[in-house]
Parts: sequence; C-alpha cells; structure tokens
Amino acid sequence: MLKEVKRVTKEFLEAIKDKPVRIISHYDTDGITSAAILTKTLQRLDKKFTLRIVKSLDREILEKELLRQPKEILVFSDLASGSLEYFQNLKGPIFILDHHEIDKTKLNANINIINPHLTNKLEENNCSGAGACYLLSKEISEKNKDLSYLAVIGMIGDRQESNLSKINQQFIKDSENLQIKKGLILYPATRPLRRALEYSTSPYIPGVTGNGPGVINLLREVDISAGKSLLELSKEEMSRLITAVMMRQSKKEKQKDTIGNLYILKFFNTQEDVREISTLINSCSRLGFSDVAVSYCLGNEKAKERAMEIYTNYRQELVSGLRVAEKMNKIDGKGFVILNAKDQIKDVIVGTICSMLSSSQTYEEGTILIGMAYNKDKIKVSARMVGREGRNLKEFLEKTIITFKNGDSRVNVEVGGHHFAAGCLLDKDREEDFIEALKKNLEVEIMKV
Ligand SMILES: [Mn+2]
Repeated sequence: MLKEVKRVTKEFLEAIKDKPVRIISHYDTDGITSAAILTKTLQRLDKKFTLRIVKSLDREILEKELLRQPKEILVFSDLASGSLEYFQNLKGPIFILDHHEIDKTKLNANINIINPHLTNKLEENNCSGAGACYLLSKEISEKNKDLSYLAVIGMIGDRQESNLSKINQQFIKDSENLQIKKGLILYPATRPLRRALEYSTSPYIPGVTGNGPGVINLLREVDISAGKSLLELSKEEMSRLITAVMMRQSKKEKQKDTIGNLYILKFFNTQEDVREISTLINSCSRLGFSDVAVSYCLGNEKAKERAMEIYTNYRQELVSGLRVAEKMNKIDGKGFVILNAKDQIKDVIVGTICSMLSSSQTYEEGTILIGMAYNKDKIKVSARMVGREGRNLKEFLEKTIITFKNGDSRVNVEVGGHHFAAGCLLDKDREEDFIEALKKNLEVEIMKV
C-alpha cells in the first residue's frame, strides 16, 4: 500500500502544480473527515480548491463534475470506487481516496487511486476513506501527522474499530491527543451512565435499553452511582458493570461488541468520546450542514457552537419524529409493523426513528419494523428488527424487491444493510405496490415461523 501511496502522492503534487483542485466527498462522518483532511492539507500547500459534499455519486453529478476537466483536478474521497465506468474517457488524471469495493478491470492510467482493496493484504491495510486521505496527506508532509485524529474519527464513523487493521493502529499511534480505555462499549463514555445505558442500542441490553427503571436497577445491583461516567469508573467497577450487562444478554449479543476500546479525544480542550463526535458530525451533515461539520472537524470555535445547536436540534427532531411515529396510523400485522410516514418524518432520520422504536419495548422481540418516508420523488425504506433474534432483514428486503419487481427488469432497486438493519430507495409512484409486496412477504415470513 505504501508504495502506491508514494506514487499517487507524487502524481497528485505534479497534477495540482498549476491547477485548482475540486474535492468531492461523501456526506457521512468518514466523508466529512476525509474532506477536512484534504481541506487542511491543501490550505497548508496554499492551493486553491473547492469542495462539494454529496449524499451519493449518481450519473448526473458525475457528468457535471467531469465537465470541470481539464481545468480542475478532481479528487474523490470516501466514494467513486464503484463508479469507475464513468471514468473511461478522462481528459487528465483524477484521484480517488477510498475504501469501497472496486472492479479492478475498469482501472486505467488516468485513475490514481488509494484503496486498501487494491492491496494483497486487505486485513492489514483496511482503512476508511479518511484513512486513505490521511495517508496521502502524511506523505505530502510529516507535519500533517497532526491530522491523524480525523482518520481515527473516520474509522469510528465507519465502525472499523472492532477489528483494528495494522494501518488503523498506526493512525491511533500518530494521534497524540487520543486516549484509549478498555471497557464496555457504551457511548458517550464521558457522560452519566444513567443516560448512556438508557440510550444504548449497541450493545443492546435487554431490560435496560430504553427502560429507565431497568437502568436504575442495574446500577444499584453493581453499586455504581448513576451520575458517574464510564470514563470515571475504576477497574473493579467496570468489570462489575460488564458482568451485570452480560448476564442480561443472550449468547448472540455477547459475541457482538460488548467489550472493546473506548476512544477519548482531547478536542476543543475537553475530553470527548470519539463515538459522540462521530454522531455529531453525521447529524450536522445529514441535516444539510456539511460545511459546519467540516469546520468543526478542523477545530473552528464558531462551527463548534453551530454544530452543537444543530446536534441539539437533531435530537429534538428525533424526539418529535418519534412522537409522530407513535401516534401515526400503522399497518399492524402479526409480527410486523409498517410505518408509512410519507412527508411527516424526514427521510434522513426515519431509519434512526425505527431503530429507537425497535429498542423501546413497545413491540415484542422479533417484530419487523418497516419505516417509509418521502425523499423528493423517492421513498426511503428502512427495516429494523426488535431485539436480536429473528430473520435476516437484508435477505428479507431483497426477497420483497423480487416480488415488487414482478419480473420487470427495468426496475432497479438496491438493498443495503445487514441482518438487523436494512434499507432501500424506490420511486414514489410505486408506494402502494411496494406495501403490497411487503405484506405478501411478511405474511409468508410469519407463516414460516
Ligand atoms: Mn467510508
């Protein structure tokens, strides 16, 4: 990987010598931290550049951006590895700093790319988009080592911390203001346990998550004050808490990430949980304030103030969304609930709302929750499982899409996600057809049980 980093960096410095740079980055935490690293790096080089943050890289965006060639140098971060078919007739070199899967056969001499999937040892080299940007930045100058914290935030944003690659370990080593503590992975580790436990969905703690009295019982049992934060616990307290949490979990949950590293970063002169920083960046960007999120990443005080406001708003939006969801008429079946919010809940939070509902004890374990919300002429669909026992939701949605397509190969719907959470995007005018397909498949699913 390092050899490739050296080569791409050399090409990059050569290409940007007398041309402005155009950065196009993804809108999640990893994409925002990628953009922040590139921003700082180019500022330090005293280079002219513009930045665009996108939700996804579609044909329309790409075709427009490519018109900037050859006057500007395009840099894609945390995306574009899956879009190589658009880069077959380039008017000059482009740069991709990414970690998504890639079709090697579509590479050509103009595509300069840093991507761990192109190395022989993915386990060693695996990193996030921000990691790829950091590698380039550090190769440009050792001084940029002070940006390693952004690679760490990107890594946490993309949940790569449970299986740390060598390269991610190096990013951690590079970060002087980062402290790691082993323990129960609950966030934020810097705030009172009482709240952290109640809102804990990962790990999910039966009888505690979403259950105020359950939280108090647990803390009484382990003799820890509710006001203490995880970070303040002694070794003994931490191990008592872990034991009590594990006693409440099923086998499956125990294998999942209950114990691990807590990442604490000295940021704006206070100790912050990196998982919370990541959530804050993500919520700012999702609500349309990606510029604030980038400035916040780079330590801008004003941006921090604004980011905190937006984050507070975001949480309020969640609470009111939750209320709307609770009151709304739902399609209530045996073992499933369909929540068709239309335009009453923002598409960017419908998934989070479903996650919150799924851990609120309103529904029985194993219930499938399907949330739907409008996004212009599309519908965002999010599926969540109550508890940790039940069917594979990604497979379930994929099956539903087959029914929905009904043999029409022109309908193109991609399902993303995993066992307990999955989603997809469809055309708005097919709302009813999709609900019918859902019902059909849900009833079949239930009959199998
Ligand atoms: Mn990423």
